[in-house]
Amino acid sequence: MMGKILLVFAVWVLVALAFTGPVAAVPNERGEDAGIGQTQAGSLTTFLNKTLYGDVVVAEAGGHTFSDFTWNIAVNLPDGGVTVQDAYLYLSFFGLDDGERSVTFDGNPLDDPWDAQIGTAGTWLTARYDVTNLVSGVDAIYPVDVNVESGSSGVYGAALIVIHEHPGGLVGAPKIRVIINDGCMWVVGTDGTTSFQNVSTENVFEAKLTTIVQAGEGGAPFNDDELYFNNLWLATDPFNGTEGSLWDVDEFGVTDKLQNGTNTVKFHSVTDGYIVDVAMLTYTYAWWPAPVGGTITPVNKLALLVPWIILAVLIAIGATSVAVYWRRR
Ligand SMILES: [Ca+2]
Ligand SMILES: [Ca+2]
Ligand SMILES: [Ca+2]
Repeated sequence: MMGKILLVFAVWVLVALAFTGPVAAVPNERGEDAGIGQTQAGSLTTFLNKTLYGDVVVAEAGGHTFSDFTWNIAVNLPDGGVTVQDAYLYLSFFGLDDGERSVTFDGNPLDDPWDAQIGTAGTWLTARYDVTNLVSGVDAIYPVDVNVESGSSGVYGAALIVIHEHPGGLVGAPKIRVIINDGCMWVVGTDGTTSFQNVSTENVFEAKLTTIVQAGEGGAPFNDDELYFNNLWLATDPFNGTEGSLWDVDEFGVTDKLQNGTNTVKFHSVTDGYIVDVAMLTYTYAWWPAPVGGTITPVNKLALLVPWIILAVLIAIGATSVAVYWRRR
């Protein structure tokens, strides 16, 4: 008798659990039909935060595809070559549950996208690969192959963030701070936000926000996207899928909107529905009366002073000569 009661109770618990578990609507691939207020949220978190004497290059190639595909990413770096500190490849996938894919970068096999994932939202997945050792310090084109191993899955685009020092001896290297927030954040109905911490505006010469977004579209009714920086309007319909089908890599000036402390980006969408893979804040500092060829490295501070020292010496020589001339008269 006791056994029967326990069995009935166990079945009842299982049935109850089946009906009370999370029932999340799965957004369709284009991301516009998930419904207002749908929260396949995901989030972005700070992955990298560094300051260096150098610069950041974002290179990308996009366009939604279900097939075997090769994107050729062209990286343009300063003449003379640079030292690469970090290079990260981002790939945006859909439906990997239904289709396996393999990835190579410049001919080098990379990890399975599942092992490189930094976040999922619904059936979307964002992968990040550290390719620092595979990126040289001179201009180059890097082929990224995304091959179908089985089934059917989508991939939206490839973006490469290269953080590099300036070449030694170059006067004019800006000192730059780079903060990369990344993950897989689904935005529609409910705004998506991400924040950059401990920002100081002191001596900041220029600030930029770079976003990498998949499944963005333009045209009514998908043109209602809005982007805000510290609650100040930045753009309307920036995620219009025009950098390649359903693919957006955009840059926004935020110099006049930067504030001390925490800076927050707000992604808004009512009908489009898109995935944010990366929000990157970069800002450069002015050291010398800017911009005398930008700002400079510590090694080069003296180098930049050299013309002024020469000028001062010439003025001193001139003044002395004039004094000697008048004394001799
Ligand atoms: Ca969309
Ligand atoms: Ca849009
Ligand atoms: Ca765009």
